[in-house]
Amino acid sequence: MAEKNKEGYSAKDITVLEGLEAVRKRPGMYIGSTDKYGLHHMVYEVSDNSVDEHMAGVATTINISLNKDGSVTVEDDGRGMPVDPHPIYKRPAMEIIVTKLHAGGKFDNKAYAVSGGLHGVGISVVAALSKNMTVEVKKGGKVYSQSYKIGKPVHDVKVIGKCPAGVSGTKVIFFPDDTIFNTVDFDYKTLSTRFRETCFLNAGLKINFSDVRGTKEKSESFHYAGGLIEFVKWLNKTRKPIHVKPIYFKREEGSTVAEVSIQYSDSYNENIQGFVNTINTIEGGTHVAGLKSALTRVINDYGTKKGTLKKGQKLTGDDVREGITAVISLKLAEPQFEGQTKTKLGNGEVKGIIDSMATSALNDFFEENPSVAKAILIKASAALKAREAAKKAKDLVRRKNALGGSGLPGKLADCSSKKKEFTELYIVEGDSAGGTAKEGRDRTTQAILPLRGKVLNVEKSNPARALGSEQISNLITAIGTGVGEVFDINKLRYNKIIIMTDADVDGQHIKALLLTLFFRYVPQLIEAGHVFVAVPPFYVIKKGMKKYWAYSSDELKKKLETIGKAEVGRFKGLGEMNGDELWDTAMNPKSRRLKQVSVEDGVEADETFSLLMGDAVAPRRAFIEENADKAEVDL
Ligand code: 1YM
Repeated sequence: MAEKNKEGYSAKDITVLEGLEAVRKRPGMYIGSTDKYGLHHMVYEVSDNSVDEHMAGVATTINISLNKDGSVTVEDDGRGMPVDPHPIYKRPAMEIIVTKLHAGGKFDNKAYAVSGGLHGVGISVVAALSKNMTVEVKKGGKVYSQSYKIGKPVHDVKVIGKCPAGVSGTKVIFFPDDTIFNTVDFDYKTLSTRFRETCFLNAGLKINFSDVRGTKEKSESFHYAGGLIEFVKWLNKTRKPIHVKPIYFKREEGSTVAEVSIQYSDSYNENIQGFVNTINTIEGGTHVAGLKSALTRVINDYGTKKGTLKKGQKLTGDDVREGITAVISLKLAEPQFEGQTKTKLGNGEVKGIIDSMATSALNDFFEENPSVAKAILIKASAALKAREAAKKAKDLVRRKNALGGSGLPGKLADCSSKKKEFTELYIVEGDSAGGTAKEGRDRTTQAILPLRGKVLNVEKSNPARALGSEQISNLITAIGTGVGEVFDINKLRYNKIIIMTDADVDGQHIKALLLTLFFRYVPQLIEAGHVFVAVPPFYVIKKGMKKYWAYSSDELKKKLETIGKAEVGRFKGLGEMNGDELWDTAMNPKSRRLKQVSVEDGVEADETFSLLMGDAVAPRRAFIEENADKAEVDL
């Protein structure tokens, strides 16, 4: 590497790999997609540069705003992008950084910059996908500026003013190109959730975020001196912690740095959030696996040593994770991301590294904090007892009324095809709609499981009770995979699991209860894209003997124009239809509407479920008021 100047950077370090035309030709390859996801990644690509400056210890504050004209401003107080001339291109470095793909000393001088992450393509991709972009750099007493249109400079870098000595930083303003993205409407909550996470993961960093697009300005400021410790406390804000002081440790091995914080609550769910180079690894991976195996071993050893666990008694992983809220943040030089959404850490060596780091750190922590260790041990032992009691009860029931030959619930009307990739399970609200669905279905590929009455709220009941309830146990048996430690995706009996409920309040509630069950007990099915919600029509139009359906008021208008005015009614429920009609509207793969359930952000999803389905009333009300304008909660 060339000799560095006092900013630690030399223009020679910049390497140019490709042209920007490729970016506009295939934007999805560079920014992930051209929908809402990709649009928001435009902001992260820019703000990640600023976060890298904080990680390098040279920036404290990032100001981000969503502006009235549709543009976004990101400004930091770091060193300011280099402006010295590039030795080969003979152009100012900032121009090269913004206009050439993969131009950046970053790729060889930082072990794990954020921008080496999921897309990590850099600011040039944002420039190429923006109608207009302006970069301003404060450095060495001067303010430099250059503007770009779809990645091409509009003018040379110019000095537009002076700044006080010692002041430095970078400001980027960009207008996402609406001919590339199918939406350019930023979602405040999506961005603020991400910025809050960023600040939890980077202790001391301050992000001021404001949205001045609407009539009422929204703004939030994030700054957590306590980092991960404050993160778990925040995650537990609607739960009752069983120990005040969260567990915390930070260990390093070579360039790998692991930071972990854990706090147990009296709840029953497991909430482990993994991050690799500040990317939320929703699907987990080897870092999470390493932490889990250390926890199981250390808590078992501690329990045996203290005599809480009797000889031969062993806590399972599920036992020791009941009520856990944990964050593991890993900094890794070359992360490999796998899985459906590329959010699962694949690096094999990491499991052992984290396991041994966490084992020694947890042992130390338990020795030094016996009261915390005791509280956790009591909680895990209670889980073990409940599990053993439930097993006894289940064995008794099984012996009494031995299950049929198939071992499947009697209520399930199974499909005949054994080819899993074509099969579907419809979970239907109510016996009567269940009956109609059985008439309407394609019996080779579609199985029907009717649910009678409400499903238990698993957010509020322990696993033994939840899995012991008839509804839930039928459902889990029908799905085939099992839950928790015995979960096995290869045993999944259907490719699509489709929740079909009425569009009324009761139906919404049942849908929420089922989604809570899936999210807490078989999140792997959501991650792998197996869970769907059927969207029944909103309106029914009757003309003579014929019925037509519309799924939105827009569609209703259009349909009325073509069919002519007829009797229009609000579609009340699945029970209103006969088998053929249900087939047409909600079951025929050619004409039905399904929504795939997905989790974009594990932290936000946990917050949503714990708030909507948990115990705390006041925060729930606040959450509902805040989200009242959304007809449905995006998961
Ligand atoms: C609002 C966006 O881009 N800030 C920013 C970017 C850079 C630097 C500082 C920086 C980095 C380094 C040295 C270094 C970038 N530098 C490069 C390149 N904010 C924003 N602030 N000096 C300044 O990493 O060594 C790319 S981005 F190419 F110079 F490394």
